[in-house]
Amino acid sequence: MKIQRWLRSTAVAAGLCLAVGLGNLPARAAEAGPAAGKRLIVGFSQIGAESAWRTAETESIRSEAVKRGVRLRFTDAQQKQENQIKAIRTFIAQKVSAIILAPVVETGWEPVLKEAKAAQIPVILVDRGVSVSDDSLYVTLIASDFVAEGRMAAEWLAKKLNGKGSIVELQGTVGSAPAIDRKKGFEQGLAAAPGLKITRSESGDFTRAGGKQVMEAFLKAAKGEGAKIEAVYAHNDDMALGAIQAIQEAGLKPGSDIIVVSIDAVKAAFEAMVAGTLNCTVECSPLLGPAAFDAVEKAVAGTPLPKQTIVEDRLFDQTTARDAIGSRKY
Ligand code: GYE
Repeated sequence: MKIQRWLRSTAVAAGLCLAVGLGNLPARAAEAGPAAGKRLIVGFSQIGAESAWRTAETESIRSEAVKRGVRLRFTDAQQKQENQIKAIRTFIAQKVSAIILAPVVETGWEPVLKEAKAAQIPVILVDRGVSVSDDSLYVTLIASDFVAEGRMAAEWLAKKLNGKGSIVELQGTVGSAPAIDRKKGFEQGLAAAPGLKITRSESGDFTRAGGKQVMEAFLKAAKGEGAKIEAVYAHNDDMALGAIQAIQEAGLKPGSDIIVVSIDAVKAAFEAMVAGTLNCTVECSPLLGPAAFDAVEKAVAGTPLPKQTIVEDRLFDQTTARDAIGSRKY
């Protein structure tokens, strides 16, 4: 279902359940702000702050919680699944109304999700999916279609390079849904262009520093072999921006000597496209706060939710970046 339509259809229901809740205020209601007394307490287990994308997602969730008078318990896992599992156990012990989880990797969630389910605390997954044998362990997933994003990037690049050339790939965090699916989608997109080859592929962990470091190693290795790199495909903008720096430091021109394609469409990517150093980025919206809290409110009210809501994404390149940059929200 398209996210806008979904948001509209849930707004009425969410409004209704808040209104019903207001009739029933306990004495300590006076202490707090909007919808006091029935304020939901929601735990949010965030992965970390590895990219501009993630900072924008955190901000979207935090500001939406404030707007709705939800008490948010925010935890930053510093990229570690064990920290996320600990945070979820703490949320369960605190008897929060619901949990929002952005899972760092796909696997290893069953035990803790079973604990949340046993405690009857709904879990809403945002931005990354999990791989579990029983999908009743979470209520819903709100995320982009990462396979489609990878495919869009490959199709754009195949056209740009006329179907021929050597590509190096900067992967996201190992084991994460976007790294797995963006690789898969990109490879699917390349299937129609057999002259295009991924010659090197490594993880830069979704960070600018990681992207720079891996790209430096790729450039050095290619130079040693006398091989040419025609393009870089980065699983996010931050790694692409790091790679751009590495390319410049190697005395080459990113955007023309080496074509650079990435995913996310953060502000800095638009600036790089306008400057001519980044060629293309596929949008992946981090503005998930409104949809996440619509889902929380529905789940708490016992209203059924779709298992997945796919966020729609677009592609931008140097021909469209200048017009779009002013209206970007992240
Ligand atoms: O693309 C990347 C981030 O999970 C979709 O995580 C998200 C990805 C995003 O760090 O920049």
